[in-house]
Amino acid sequence: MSRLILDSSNPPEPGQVVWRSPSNIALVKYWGKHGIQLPRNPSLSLTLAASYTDTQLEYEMRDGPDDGLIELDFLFQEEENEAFRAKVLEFITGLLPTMPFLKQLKLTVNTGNSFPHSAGIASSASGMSALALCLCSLEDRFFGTLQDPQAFDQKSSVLARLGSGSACRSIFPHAALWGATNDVPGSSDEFAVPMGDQIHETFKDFHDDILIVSREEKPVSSRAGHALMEGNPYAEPRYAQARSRLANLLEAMGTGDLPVFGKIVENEALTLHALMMCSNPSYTLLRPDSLAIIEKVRQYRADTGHQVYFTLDAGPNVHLLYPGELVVDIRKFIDDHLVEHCEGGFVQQDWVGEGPEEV
Ligand code: 2P0
Repeated sequence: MSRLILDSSNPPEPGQVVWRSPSNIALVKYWGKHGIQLPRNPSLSLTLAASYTDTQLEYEMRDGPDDGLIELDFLFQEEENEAFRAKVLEFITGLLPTMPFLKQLKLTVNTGNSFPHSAGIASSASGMSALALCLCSLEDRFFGTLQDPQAFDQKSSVLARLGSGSACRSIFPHAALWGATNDVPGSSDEFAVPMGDQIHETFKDFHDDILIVSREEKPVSSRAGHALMEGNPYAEPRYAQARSRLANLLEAMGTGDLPVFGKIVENEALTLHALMMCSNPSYTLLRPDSLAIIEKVRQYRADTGHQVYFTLDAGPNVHLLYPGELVVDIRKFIDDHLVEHCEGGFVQQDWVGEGPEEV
């Protein structure tokens, strides 16, 4: 591809782009990576709706000669945030070989989440996908290189992945798959692909209520957790297991088989945490309240026959997955029996959504 460089004798007018991009919840988990943000196994996720990041990217042409530096102002919830700025700077620096025009601009990123900061809800998927979409909009506005919507989404997913692996799945409505697998033509380790057309309608009216067991920052980051998989004696069998579970889950999601869906999804969540517990060094992100919730969900399902299942991210919070028709019953179950396990009684109500939108 020709290098994307702006003509400084004919600079673009200052402008801005704004994207709103959601979080996602993995059903088959990505845990273990290699090379430049490439996954050890394919993963499948539901795209969420209520947990999102809004990112505004303002730009204007820089004055003066190319000094190789990126000029970046960064605001999180209207305030400067040096830690987040450093992350974004590292991300954009990595893109310069293919998007050199980014250092010709003065960039101002103004970003904020729909959920409270330090609520224990990861913002890397929504945050990095929103930023990736803004950068692709910029490229297309200047160079017209991403006119094809599929090309736009694919490049956005590649960039999001470079920012944070799981972020590449947030680009698509309803559901997405990341990682090359023979089960899905066109799948790739470099970007996620949309899966909304491959899943039963049940999963498009699906809820994910996130029970916030702890708002504390995790003692071990996901980046460190992925790295520990390299020495984990169960790593290879785990990657094989993820592949076979993915095939089974895709079949269950195609037909709308909730019991099979739930069995795979719950075991995936516990496998993720088991891998953490048997890493060297070992660590534990689950809290006693996480386990109490899991036990209560199992009992509630046995008592009522309601199709409600749990999953977990890389943290102590428990996600409750269930079809829309159960919303009244499950919200009552949460209020009566589960809220007592949540820090400050906080529950983030979410559901499967339509993917990112340019605002
Ligand atoms: C996932 N998680 O599939 C898995 C399961 C958490 C639990 O990917 O290092 O923030 O930025 O690529 O994507 C969280 O890790 O890690 C994650 P990086 P990421 O969603």
